[in-house]
Amino acid sequence: MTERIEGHGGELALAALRAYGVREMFTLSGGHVFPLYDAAHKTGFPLYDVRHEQSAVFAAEAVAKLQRRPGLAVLTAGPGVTNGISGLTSAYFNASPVLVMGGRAPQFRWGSGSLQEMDHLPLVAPVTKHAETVFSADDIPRAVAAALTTALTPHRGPVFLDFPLEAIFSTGDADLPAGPALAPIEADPEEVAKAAALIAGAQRPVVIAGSDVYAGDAVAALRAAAEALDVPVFTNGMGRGALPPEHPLAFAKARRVALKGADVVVVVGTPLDFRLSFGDFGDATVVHIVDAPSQRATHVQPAVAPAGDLRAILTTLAEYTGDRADHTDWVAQLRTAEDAAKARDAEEMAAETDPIRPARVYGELRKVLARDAITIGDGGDFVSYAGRYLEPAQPGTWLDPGPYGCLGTGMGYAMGARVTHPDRQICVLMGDGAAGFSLMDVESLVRQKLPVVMVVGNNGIWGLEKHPMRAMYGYDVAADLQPELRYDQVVTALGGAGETVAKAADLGPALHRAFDAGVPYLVNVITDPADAYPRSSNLA
Ligand SMILES: Cc1ncc(C[n+]2csc(CCOP(=O)(O)OP(=O)(O)O)c2C)c(N)n1
Ligand SMILES: [Mg+2]
Repeated sequence: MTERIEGHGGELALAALRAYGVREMFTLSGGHVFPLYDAAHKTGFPLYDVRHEQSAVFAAEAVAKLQRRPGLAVLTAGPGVTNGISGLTSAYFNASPVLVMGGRAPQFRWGSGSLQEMDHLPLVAPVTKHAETVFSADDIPRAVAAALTTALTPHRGPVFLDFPLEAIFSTGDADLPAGPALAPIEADPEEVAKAAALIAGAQRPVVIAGSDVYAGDAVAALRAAAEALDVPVFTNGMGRGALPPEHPLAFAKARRVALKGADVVVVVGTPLDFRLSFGDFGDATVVHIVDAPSQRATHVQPAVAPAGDLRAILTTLAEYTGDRADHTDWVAQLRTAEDAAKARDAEEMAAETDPIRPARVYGELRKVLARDAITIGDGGDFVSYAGRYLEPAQPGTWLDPGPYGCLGTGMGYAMGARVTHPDRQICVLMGDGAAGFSLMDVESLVRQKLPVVMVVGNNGIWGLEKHPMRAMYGYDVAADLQPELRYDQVVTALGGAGETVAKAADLGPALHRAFDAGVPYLVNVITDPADAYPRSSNLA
Protein backbone atom coordinates (compact mmCIF):
# COMPACT_ATOMS: atom_id res chain seq x y z
CA MET A 1 0.00 0.00 0.00
CA THR A 2 1.39 3.42 -0.84
CA GLU A 3 2.12 5.64 2.10
CA ARG A 4 0.51 9.05 2.19
CA ILE A 5 2.70 12.01 3.16
CA GLU A 6 1.73 15.52 4.11
CA GLY A 7 3.44 18.72 5.11
CA HIS A 8 4.84 21.86 3.54
CA GLY A 9 6.63 21.75 0.20
CA GLY A 10 10.03 21.27 1.79
CA GLU A 11 8.81 18.32 3.83
CA LEU A 12 7.17 16.70 0.83
CA ALA A 13 10.35 17.16 -1.21
CA LEU A 14 12.56 15.69 1.48
CA ALA A 15 10.40 12.61 1.91
CA ALA A 16 10.70 11.90 -1.81
CA LEU A 17 14.43 12.64 -1.83
CA ARG A 18 15.02 10.15 0.97
CA ALA A 19 13.07 7.50 -0.93
CA TYR A 20 15.54 7.95 -3.78
CA GLY A 21 18.61 7.54 -1.60
CA VAL A 22 19.57 11.20 -1.21
CA ARG A 23 21.32 11.51 2.13
CA GLU A 24 22.42 15.13 2.41
CA MET A 25 22.05 18.56 0.85
CA PHE A 26 24.67 21.09 -0.15
CA THR A 27 23.50 24.67 -0.17
CA LEU A 28 24.08 28.40 0.32
CA SER A 29 21.36 30.22 2.17
CA GLY A 30 18.43 32.00 0.56
CA GLY A 31 14.93 32.71 1.80
CA HIS A 32 13.32 31.14 -1.25
CA VAL A 33 14.41 27.67 -0.11
CA PHE A 34 13.87 27.94 3.68
CA PRO A 35 11.21 25.18 3.73
CA LEU A 36 13.81 22.67 2.53
CA TYR A 37 16.07 23.71 5.41
CA ASP A 38 13.17 23.47 7.84
CA ALA A 39 12.42 19.93 6.72
CA ALA A 40 16.08 18.95 7.01
CA HIS A 41 16.52 20.59 10.39
CA LYS A 42 13.45 18.94 11.91
CA THR A 43 14.39 15.45 10.74
CA GLY A 44 18.16 15.48 11.24
CA PHE A 45 18.88 15.40 7.52
CA PRO A 46 22.53 16.47 7.02
CA LEU A 47 22.93 19.90 5.50
CA TYR A 48 26.29 21.37 4.44
CA ASP A 49 26.62 24.98 3.44
CA VAL A 50 29.22 26.71 1.28
CA ARG A 51 30.47 30.16 0.30
CA HIS A 52 29.74 29.96 -3.43
CA GLU A 53 26.95 27.99 -5.09
CA GLN A 54 29.32 26.37 -7.54
CA SER A 55 30.91 24.54 -4.59
CA ALA A 56 27.49 23.20 -3.56
CA VAL A 57 26.90 21.73 -7.00
CA PHE A 58 30.44 20.36 -7.24
CA ALA A 59 30.03 18.77 -3.80
CA ALA A 60 26.76 17.17 -4.91
CA GLU A 61 28.52 15.97 -8.03
CA ALA A 62 31.35 14.39 -6.05
CA VAL A 63 28.81 12.48 -3.97
CA ALA A 64 27.04 11.35 -7.14
CA LYS A 65 30.26 10.31 -8.84
CA LEU A 66 31.75 8.48 -5.88
CA GLN A 67 28.62 6.84 -4.52
CA ARG A 68 26.65 6.22 -7.71
CA ARG A 69 23.53 7.74 -6.21
CA PRO A 70 21.90 11.15 -6.53
CA GLY A 71 23.66 14.21 -5.13
CA LEU A 72 21.59 17.24 -4.15
CA ALA A 73 22.32 20.96 -4.27
CA VAL A 74 19.74 23.48 -3.11
CA LEU A 75 20.21 26.97 -4.55
CA THR A 76 18.27 30.14 -4.01
CA ALA A 77 16.35 31.87 -6.78
CA GLY A 78 18.14 33.88 -9.46
CA PRO A 79 21.84 34.40 -8.63
CA GLY A 80 21.98 31.22 -6.57
CA VAL A 81 20.93 29.20 -9.59
CA THR A 82 23.07 31.10 -12.09
CA ASN A 83 26.14 30.63 -9.88
CA GLY A 84 25.51 26.89 -10.05
CA ILE A 85 25.48 26.61 -13.83
CA SER A 86 29.14 25.64 -14.34
CA GLY A 87 28.59 22.86 -11.81
CA LEU A 88 25.47 21.68 -13.59
CA THR A 89 27.29 21.75 -16.91
CA SER A 90 30.17 19.72 -15.51
CA ALA A 91 27.67 17.17 -14.20
CA TYR A 92 26.08 17.07 -17.65
CA PHE A 93 29.41 16.36 -19.35
CA ASN A 94 30.27 13.79 -16.66
CA ALA A 95 26.88 12.05 -16.67
CA SER A 96 26.56 12.62 -12.93
CA PRO A 97 23.10 12.17 -11.38
CA VAL A 98 22.87 15.55 -9.66
CA LEU A 99 19.60 17.21 -8.70
CA VAL A 100 19.67 20.98 -8.35
CA MET A 101 16.61 22.41 -6.60
CA GLY A 102 16.14 26.09 -7.07
CA GLY A 103 13.99 28.60 -5.28
CA ARG A 104 11.84 30.74 -7.55
CA ALA A 105 10.07 34.07 -7.26
CA PRO A 106 6.32 33.80 -6.55
CA GLN A 107 4.13 32.76 -9.44
CA PHE A 108 1.06 34.78 -8.41
CA ARG A 109 2.86 38.04 -9.18
CA TRP A 110 5.19 36.78 -11.92
CA GLY A 111 6.23 39.63 -14.15
CA SER A 112 5.78 42.34 -11.50
CA GLY A 113 9.48 42.45 -10.67
CA SER A 114 9.87 40.38 -7.50
CA LEU A 115 13.30 40.10 -5.94
CA GLN A 116 15.50 37.63 -7.87
CA GLU A 117 12.70 36.95 -10.33
CA MET A 118 13.90 35.12 -13.38
CA ASP A 119 12.94 32.05 -15.36
CA HIS A 120 15.80 29.58 -14.83
CA LEU A 121 14.59 26.93 -17.22
CA PRO A 122 15.87 28.37 -20.50
CA LEU A 123 19.31 28.73 -18.88
CA VAL A 124 19.54 25.25 -17.44
CA ALA A 125 17.62 23.26 -20.06
CA PRO A 126 20.61 22.76 -22.42
CA VAL A 127 22.77 21.36 -19.59
CA THR A 128 20.27 19.10 -17.85
CA LYS A 129 18.32 15.96 -18.82
CA HIS A 130 15.15 17.46 -17.38
CA ALA A 131 14.20 20.90 -16.06
CA GLU A 132 10.79 21.71 -14.62
CA THR A 133 8.97 24.26 -12.51
CA VAL A 134 6.69 22.62 -9.92
CA PHE A 135 3.68 24.82 -9.31
CA SER A 136 2.01 23.16 -6.32
CA ALA A 137 3.13 21.49 -3.09
CA ASP A 138 1.03 18.40 -3.84
CA ASP A 139 2.97 17.86 -7.04
CA ILE A 140 6.46 18.02 -5.52
CA PRO A 141 6.96 14.30 -4.64
CA ARG A 142 5.94 13.24 -8.15
CA ALA A 143 8.27 15.78 -9.71
CA VAL A 144 11.21 14.75 -7.48
CA ALA A 145 10.64 11.08 -8.29
CA ALA A 146 10.40 11.73 -12.03
CA ALA A 147 13.48 13.96 -12.04
CA LEU A 148 15.60 11.47 -10.09
CA THR A 149 14.48 8.55 -12.23
CA THR A 150 15.64 10.51 -15.27
CA ALA A 151 18.93 11.43 -13.56
CA LEU A 152 19.67 7.80 -12.68
CA THR A 153 18.67 6.29 -16.01
CA PRO A 154 21.65 5.74 -18.31
CA HIS A 155 23.01 7.82 -19.87
CA ARG A 156 22.92 9.54 -16.44
CA GLY A 157 23.02 13.26 -15.86
CA PRO A 158 21.82 16.27 -13.90
CA VAL A 159 18.24 17.43 -13.52
CA PHE A 160 16.73 20.67 -12.27
CA LEU A 161 13.56 21.59 -10.42
CA ASP A 162 12.45 24.96 -9.14
CA PHE A 163 9.55 25.86 -6.88
CA PRO A 164 7.70 29.17 -6.88
CA LEU A 165 7.71 30.64 -3.37
CA GLU A 166 4.04 29.90 -2.70
CA ALA A 167 4.37 26.28 -3.87
CA ILE A 168 7.23 25.38 -1.54
CA PHE A 169 5.86 27.35 1.43
CA SER A 170 2.32 25.98 1.24
CA THR A 171 1.18 22.61 2.56
CA GLY A 172 -0.14 19.66 0.66
CA ASP A 173 -0.26 15.89 0.56
CA ALA A 174 0.75 13.17 -1.86
CA ASP A 175 1.70 9.51 -2.22
CA LEU A 176 5.23 8.73 -1.06
CA PRO A 177 7.18 7.64 -4.16
CA ALA A 178 8.42 4.06 -4.00
CA GLY A 179 12.00 4.84 -4.98
CA PRO A 180 13.96 4.10 -8.11
CA ALA A 181 12.90 1.18 -10.28
CA LEU A 182 15.18 1.30 -13.28
CA ALA A 183 14.85 -1.31 -15.99
CA PRO A 184 18.32 -1.99 -17.47
CA ILE A 185 18.70 -1.10 -21.14
CA GLU A 186 19.29 -4.33 -23.05
CA ALA A 187 21.89 -4.17 -25.78
CA ASP A 188 21.29 -5.89 -29.10
CA PRO A 189 22.68 -9.44 -28.54
CA GLU A 190 23.96 -9.62 -32.12
CA GLU A 191 26.00 -6.47 -31.65
CA VAL A 192 27.44 -7.79 -28.40
CA ALA A 193 28.30 -11.10 -30.09
CA LYS A 194 29.98 -9.25 -32.94
CA ALA A 195 32.00 -7.17 -30.49
CA ALA A 196 33.07 -10.31 -28.63
CA ALA A 197 34.19 -12.04 -31.82
CA LEU A 198 36.13 -8.96 -32.95
CA ILE A 199 37.98 -8.69 -29.65
CA ALA A 200 38.69 -12.39 -29.29
CA GLY A 201 39.84 -12.69 -32.89
CA ALA A 202 42.07 -9.61 -32.78
CA GLN A 203 45.82 -10.05 -32.73
CA ARG A 204 46.49 -6.88 -30.75
CA PRO A 205 43.35 -5.66 -28.95
CA VAL A 206 43.22 -2.84 -26.41
CA VAL A 207 40.43 -1.80 -24.05
CA ILE A 208 39.99 1.78 -22.86
CA ALA A 209 37.46 2.00 -20.03
CA GLY A 210 35.94 5.23 -18.74
CA SER A 211 33.63 6.73 -16.17
CA ASP A 212 30.41 4.94 -17.11
CA VAL A 213 32.02 1.60 -16.23
CA TYR A 214 32.27 2.78 -12.64
CA ALA A 215 28.93 4.60 -12.73
CA GLY A 216 27.26 1.46 -14.10
CA ASP A 217 28.80 -0.69 -11.35
CA ALA A 218 30.50 -2.71 -14.06
CA VAL A 219 34.06 -2.74 -12.70
CA ALA A 220 34.04 -6.44 -11.79
CA ALA A 221 32.49 -7.31 -15.16
CA LEU A 222 35.19 -5.28 -16.93
CA ARG A 223 37.85 -7.19 -15.11
CA ALA A 224 36.22 -10.53 -15.88
CA ALA A 225 35.93 -9.64 -19.58
CA ALA A 226 39.55 -8.47 -19.77
CA GLU A 227 40.80 -11.61 -18.06
CA ALA A 228 38.63 -13.97 -20.09
CA LEU A 229 39.69 -12.42 -23.41
CA ASP A 230 43.23 -11.54 -22.25
CA VAL A 231 43.07 -7.89 -23.29
CA PRO A 232 45.22 -5.05 -21.92
CA VAL A 233 43.16 -2.32 -20.23
CA PHE A 234 43.74 1.44 -20.10
CA THR A 235 41.40 3.75 -18.20
CA ASN A 236 40.36 7.36 -17.92
CA GLY A 237 38.09 9.45 -15.67
CA MET A 238 36.26 7.43 -13.04
CA GLY A 239 37.42 4.28 -14.81
CA ARG A 240 40.86 4.80 -13.28
CA GLY A 241 41.69 2.15 -10.70
CA ALA A 242 39.19 -0.31 -12.18
CA LEU A 243 42.05 -2.79 -12.39
CA PRO A 244 44.63 -2.42 -9.61
CA PRO A 245 47.98 -1.17 -10.99
CA GLU A 246 49.68 -4.51 -10.24
CA HIS A 247 47.16 -6.47 -12.32
CA PRO A 248 48.91 -8.09 -15.33
CA LEU A 249 46.38 -6.50 -17.72
CA ALA A 250 46.45 -3.00 -16.16
CA PHE A 251 48.29 -0.42 -18.22
CA ALA A 252 48.62 3.35 -18.07
CA LYS A 253 51.85 4.58 -19.62
CA ALA A 254 52.14 2.44 -22.74
CA ARG A 255 49.08 4.03 -24.32
CA ARG A 256 50.84 5.51 -27.30
CA VAL A 257 52.54 2.21 -28.14
CA ALA A 258 49.26 0.36 -27.59
CA LEU A 259 47.18 2.61 -29.82
CA LYS A 260 49.83 2.64 -32.52
CA GLY A 261 50.03 -1.15 -32.60
CA ALA A 262 46.45 -2.15 -31.87
CA ASP A 263 44.30 -3.81 -34.53
CA VAL A 264 41.11 -3.54 -32.44
CA VAL A 265 40.44 -0.68 -30.01
CA VAL A 266 37.54 -1.24 -27.63
CA VAL A 267 36.30 1.93 -25.93
CA VAL A 268 33.89 1.24 -23.05
CA GLY A 269 31.80 3.76 -21.17
CA THR A 270 33.43 6.96 -22.38
CA PRO A 271 32.88 9.12 -25.46
CA LEU A 272 35.17 9.15 -28.49
CA ASP A 273 36.14 12.74 -27.69
CA PHE A 274 39.35 14.82 -27.68
CA ARG A 275 40.79 12.63 -24.93
CA LEU A 276 40.69 9.68 -27.34
CA SER A 277 41.75 11.48 -30.53
CA PHE A 278 38.08 11.74 -31.50
CA GLY A 279 37.91 7.99 -32.10
CA ASP A 280 40.56 8.06 -34.83
CA PHE A 281 42.88 5.11 -34.16
CA GLY A 282 44.44 4.82 -37.61
CA ASP A 283 43.74 1.47 -39.23
CA ALA A 284 42.45 -0.19 -36.06
CA THR A 285 38.89 -1.47 -35.94
CA VAL A 286 36.92 0.45 -33.32
CA VAL A 287 34.38 -1.14 -30.97
CA HIS A 288 32.49 1.45 -28.94
CA ILE A 289 30.47 0.07 -26.01
CA VAL A 290 28.10 2.65 -24.55
CA ASP A 291 25.49 2.69 -21.79
CA ALA A 292 22.69 4.16 -23.93
CA PRO A 293 21.98 4.62 -27.65
CA SER A 294 22.34 8.40 -27.24
CA GLN A 295 26.05 7.88 -26.55
CA ARG A 296 26.89 6.42 -29.94
CA ALA A 297 29.29 8.73 -31.73
CA THR A 298 27.95 10.66 -34.69
CA HIS A 299 31.32 11.91 -35.97
CA VAL A 300 32.88 8.46 -36.54
CA GLN A 301 31.49 5.07 -37.48
CA PRO A 302 32.78 2.26 -35.23
CA ALA A 303 32.62 -1.30 -36.55
CA VAL A 304 30.05 -2.04 -33.88
CA ALA A 305 28.60 -0.02 -30.98
CA PRO A 306 26.53 -2.08 -28.55
CA ALA A 307 24.42 0.21 -26.38
CA GLY A 308 22.97 -0.90 -23.06
CA ASP A 309 23.69 -1.99 -19.53
CA LEU A 310 27.49 -2.11 -19.35
CA ARG A 311 27.62 -4.79 -16.68
CA ALA A 312 25.46 -7.09 -18.79
CA ILE A 313 27.46 -6.41 -21.98
CA LEU A 314 30.82 -6.96 -20.29
CA THR A 315 29.57 -10.11 -18.58
CA THR A 316 28.52 -11.48 -21.96
CA LEU A 317 31.97 -10.69 -23.32
CA ALA A 318 33.51 -12.55 -20.37
CA GLU A 319 31.43 -15.62 -21.20
CA TYR A 320 32.50 -15.75 -24.85
CA THR A 321 33.30 -19.29 -25.89
CA GLY A 322 34.20 -18.90 -29.58
CA ASP A 323 37.61 -18.97 -31.23
CA ARG A 324 40.24 -16.61 -29.96
CA ALA A 325 43.71 -15.49 -30.93
CA ASP A 326 46.60 -15.72 -28.52
CA HIS A 327 47.48 -12.26 -27.10
CA THR A 328 50.41 -13.32 -24.93
CA ASP A 329 53.10 -11.69 -27.07
CA TRP A 330 51.09 -8.48 -27.44
CA VAL A 331 50.54 -8.16 -23.71
CA ALA A 332 54.23 -8.86 -23.11
CA GLN A 333 55.24 -6.22 -25.67
CA LEU A 334 53.11 -3.62 -23.92
CA ARG A 335 54.42 -4.67 -20.53
CA THR A 336 57.97 -3.97 -21.72
CA ALA A 337 56.92 -0.48 -22.89
CA GLU A 338 55.01 0.11 -19.66
CA ASP A 339 57.96 -0.91 -17.49
CA ALA A 340 60.34 1.31 -19.43
CA ALA A 341 58.00 4.30 -19.06
CA LYS A 342 57.58 3.52 -15.37
CA ALA A 343 61.34 3.54 -14.88
CA ARG A 344 61.57 6.94 -16.58
CA ASP A 345 58.76 8.27 -14.40
CA ALA A 346 60.40 6.91 -11.27
CA GLU A 347 63.55 8.88 -12.09
CA GLU A 348 61.58 12.07 -12.63
CA MET A 349 59.64 11.55 -9.41
CA ALA A 350 62.89 11.27 -7.46
CA ALA A 351 64.69 14.19 -9.16
CA GLU A 352 66.40 16.62 -6.80
CA THR A 353 65.90 19.96 -8.53
CA ASP A 354 65.76 23.53 -7.31
CA PRO A 355 63.11 24.84 -7.86
CA ILE A 356 61.02 21.71 -7.34
CA ARG A 357 59.46 20.11 -10.42
CA PRO A 358 55.88 18.84 -10.13
CA ALA A 359 57.04 15.25 -10.71
CA ARG A 360 58.84 15.27 -7.38
CA VAL A 361 55.72 16.46 -5.57
CA TYR A 362 53.93 13.35 -6.81
CA GLY A 363 56.91 11.15 -6.01
CA GLU A 364 56.67 12.27 -2.37
CA LEU A 365 52.89 12.14 -2.33
CA ARG A 366 52.86 8.52 -3.49
CA LYS A 367 54.83 7.58 -0.38
CA VAL A 368 52.21 9.14 1.88
CA LEU A 369 48.93 8.24 0.16
CA ALA A 370 47.01 5.14 1.29
CA ARG A 371 45.59 2.81 -1.35
CA ASP A 372 42.08 4.05 -0.69
CA ALA A 373 42.97 7.76 -0.60
CA ILE A 374 40.78 10.03 -2.71
CA THR A 375 42.79 12.32 -4.98
CA ILE A 376 41.15 15.29 -6.66
CA GLY A 377 42.67 17.29 -9.50
CA ASP A 378 41.84 20.98 -10.07
CA GLY A 379 44.29 22.88 -12.24
CA GLY A 380 46.24 22.91 -15.48
CA ASP A 381 49.70 21.42 -15.91
CA PHE A 382 49.99 20.49 -12.24
CA VAL A 383 46.96 18.23 -12.63
CA SER A 384 48.14 16.78 -15.94
CA TYR A 385 51.18 15.61 -13.99
CA ALA A 386 48.90 14.15 -11.33
CA GLY A 387 47.16 12.13 -14.03
CA ARG A 388 50.49 10.85 -15.19
CA TYR A 389 52.26 10.11 -11.93
CA LEU A 390 49.47 9.03 -9.58
CA GLU A 391 48.10 5.53 -10.07
CA PRO A 392 44.72 5.12 -8.40
CA ALA A 393 44.78 1.68 -6.81
CA GLN A 394 41.02 1.30 -6.43
CA PRO A 395 38.04 2.42 -8.46
CA GLY A 396 36.20 5.45 -7.15
CA THR A 397 39.29 7.16 -5.76
CA TRP A 398 40.14 9.68 -8.48
CA LEU A 399 38.12 12.80 -9.27
CA ASP A 400 39.00 15.03 -12.17
CA PRO A 401 36.77 17.72 -13.67
CA GLY A 402 36.08 15.59 -16.75
CA PRO A 403 35.82 16.67 -20.38
CA TYR A 404 34.22 20.05 -19.57
CA GLY A 405 37.53 20.95 -17.89
CA CYS A 406 36.10 23.52 -15.50
CA LEU A 407 38.57 24.98 -13.02
CA GLY A 408 37.21 25.50 -9.51
CA THR A 409 35.91 22.03 -8.63
CA GLY A 410 38.50 21.68 -5.85
CA MET A 411 36.78 22.56 -2.57
CA GLY A 412 33.35 21.35 -3.69
CA TYR A 413 34.69 17.97 -4.77
CA ALA A 414 36.70 17.83 -1.54
CA MET A 415 33.60 18.46 0.53
CA GLY A 416 31.62 15.77 -1.29
CA ALA A 417 34.52 13.33 -0.95
CA ARG A 418 34.93 14.02 2.78
CA VAL A 419 31.22 13.55 3.40
CA THR A 420 31.38 10.27 1.45
CA HIS A 421 34.48 8.94 3.20
CA PRO A 422 34.83 10.41 6.72
CA ASP A 423 37.88 8.26 7.47
CA ARG A 424 39.94 8.31 4.30
CA GLN A 425 42.71 10.61 3.15
CA ILE A 426 41.27 13.30 0.88
CA CYS A 427 43.89 15.16 -1.13
CA VAL A 428 43.16 18.03 -3.52
CA LEU A 429 45.85 18.80 -6.08
CA MET A 430 45.51 22.38 -7.22
CA GLY A 431 47.26 24.76 -9.51
CA ASP A 432 47.78 28.17 -7.91
CA GLY A 433 45.44 29.62 -10.51
CA ALA A 434 42.73 27.04 -9.88
CA ALA A 435 43.04 27.56 -6.13
CA GLY A 436 41.65 31.07 -6.53
CA PHE A 437 38.26 29.80 -7.65
CA SER A 438 37.30 27.93 -4.51
CA LEU A 439 39.74 28.57 -1.69
CA MET A 440 37.24 30.63 0.27
CA ASP A 441 35.30 27.42 0.80
CA VAL A 442 38.07 26.27 3.11
CA GLU A 443 36.06 28.32 5.59
CA SER A 444 33.09 26.00 5.04
CA LEU A 445 35.30 22.94 5.50
CA VAL A 446 36.85 24.31 8.71
CA ARG A 447 33.53 25.36 10.22
CA GLN A 448 31.85 22.04 9.45
CA LYS A 449 34.85 19.99 10.60
CA LEU A 450 35.63 18.48 7.22
CA PRO A 451 39.43 18.22 7.11
CA VAL A 452 41.14 17.73 3.76
CA VAL A 453 44.67 18.18 2.48
CA MET A 454 45.40 20.61 -0.34
CA VAL A 455 48.65 20.52 -2.26
CA VAL A 456 49.18 23.59 -4.42
CA GLY A 457 51.65 23.46 -7.29
CA ASN A 458 52.60 27.11 -7.03
CA ASN A 459 54.40 28.12 -10.23
CA GLY A 460 53.11 31.71 -10.10
CA ILE A 461 51.43 31.42 -13.49
CA TRP A 462 48.44 30.01 -15.37
CA GLY A 463 50.97 27.52 -16.69
CA LEU A 464 48.79 25.60 -19.08
CA GLU A 465 47.97 28.89 -20.84
CA LYS A 466 51.21 30.82 -20.47
CA HIS A 467 53.48 28.25 -22.09
CA PRO A 468 51.27 27.66 -25.14
CA MET A 469 50.72 31.38 -25.63
CA ARG A 470 54.45 32.01 -25.61
CA ALA A 471 54.97 29.16 -28.03
CA MET A 472 52.32 30.59 -30.35
CA TYR A 473 52.99 34.34 -30.16
CA GLY A 474 56.44 34.68 -28.63
CA TYR A 475 54.92 36.61 -25.72
CA ASP A 476 52.11 36.13 -23.26
CA VAL A 477 49.52 38.27 -21.48
CA ALA A 478 47.00 37.59 -18.71
CA ALA A 479 48.97 34.53 -17.69
CA ASP A 480 50.88 35.71 -14.63
CA LEU A 481 49.98 35.37 -10.97
CA GLN A 482 51.85 36.65 -7.94
CA PRO A 483 54.94 34.46 -7.57
CA GLU A 484 55.35 32.52 -4.34
CA LEU A 485 52.07 33.75 -2.94
CA ARG A 486 51.29 32.33 0.51
CA TYR A 487 48.15 30.31 -0.21
CA ASP A 488 48.89 28.46 3.04
CA GLN A 489 48.35 31.72 4.93
CA VAL A 490 44.97 32.13 3.25
CA VAL A 491 43.98 28.75 4.66
CA THR A 492 45.41 29.63 8.06
CA ALA A 493 43.39 32.86 8.08
CA LEU A 494 40.26 30.83 7.33
CA GLY A 495 40.85 28.63 10.38
CA GLY A 496 42.87 25.83 8.79
CA ALA A 497 46.64 25.43 8.70
CA GLY A 498 49.47 25.02 6.24
CA GLU A 499 53.02 25.70 5.23
CA THR A 500 55.13 26.65 2.25
CA VAL A 501 57.71 24.25 0.89
CA ALA A 502 60.49 25.32 -1.46
CA LYS A 503 62.96 22.46 -1.08
CA ALA A 504 62.32 18.93 -2.28
CA ALA A 505 63.69 17.41 0.92
CA ASP A 506 61.03 19.20 2.96
CA LEU A 507 58.09 17.79 0.98
CA GLY A 508 57.73 14.44 2.73
CA PRO A 509 57.60 15.78 6.31
CA ALA A 510 55.20 18.56 5.23
CA LEU A 511 52.82 16.02 3.68
CA HIS A 512 52.88 13.89 6.83
CA ARG A 513 52.03 16.95 8.93
CA ALA A 514 49.22 17.77 6.51
CA PHE A 515 47.54 14.37 6.78
CA ASP A 516 47.95 14.33 10.56
CA ALA A 517 46.60 17.86 11.05
CA GLY A 518 42.89 17.09 11.49
CA VAL A 519 41.98 20.47 9.95
CA PRO A 520 42.06 21.65 6.34
CA TYR A 521 45.78 21.96 5.61
CA LEU A 522 47.45 23.47 2.57
CA VAL A 523 50.95 22.55 1.47
CA ASN A 524 52.04 25.40 -0.78
CA VAL A 525 54.80 24.00 -2.97
CA ILE A 526 56.87 26.54 -4.89
CA THR A 527 57.42 24.86 -8.25
CA ASP A 528 59.45 25.68 -11.32
CA PRO A 529 57.61 28.14 -13.61
CA ALA A 530 59.81 27.08 -16.53
CA ASP A 531 58.45 23.55 -16.34
CA ALA A 532 55.72 22.92 -18.95
CA TYR A 533 53.76 19.71 -19.30
CA PRO A 534 54.83 18.12 -22.56
CA ARG A 535 51.90 17.93 -24.98
CA SER A 536 51.57 16.91 -28.57
CA SER A 537 49.26 19.87 -29.14
CA ASN A 538 49.83 23.23 -27.54
CA LEU A 539 46.14 23.97 -27.19
CA ALA A 540 44.27 22.48 -24.24
C1 LIG B 1 36.69 28.06 -15.34
C2 LIG B 1 37.85 27.97 -16.27
N1 LIG B 1 38.50 29.11 -16.64
C3 LIG B 1 39.58 29.03 -17.45
C4 LIG B 1 40.03 27.83 -17.94
C5 LIG B 1 41.21 27.78 -18.89
N2 LIG B 1 42.39 27.16 -18.21
C6 LIG B 1 42.65 25.86 -18.33
S1 LIG B 1 44.03 25.41 -17.52
C7 LIG B 1 44.32 26.99 -17.02
C8 LIG B 1 45.55 27.33 -16.22
C9 LIG B 1 45.52 26.72 -14.86
O1 LIG B 1 46.55 27.30 -14.08
P1 LIG B 1 46.93 26.67 -12.69
O2 LIG B 1 45.72 26.23 -11.98
O3 LIG B 1 47.82 27.61 -11.98
O4 LIG B 1 47.72 25.35 -13.11
P2 LIG B 1 49.13 25.26 -13.89
O5 LIG B 1 48.82 25.04 -15.34
O6 LIG B 1 49.88 26.53 -13.66
O7 LIG B 1 49.81 24.07 -13.28
C10 LIG B 1 43.31 27.85 -17.47
C11 LIG B 1 43.25 29.29 -17.17
C12 LIG B 1 39.29 26.68 -17.55
N3 LIG B 1 39.62 25.47 -17.97
N4 LIG B 1 38.24 26.77 -16.70
MG1 LIG C 1 49.89 27.72 -11.92
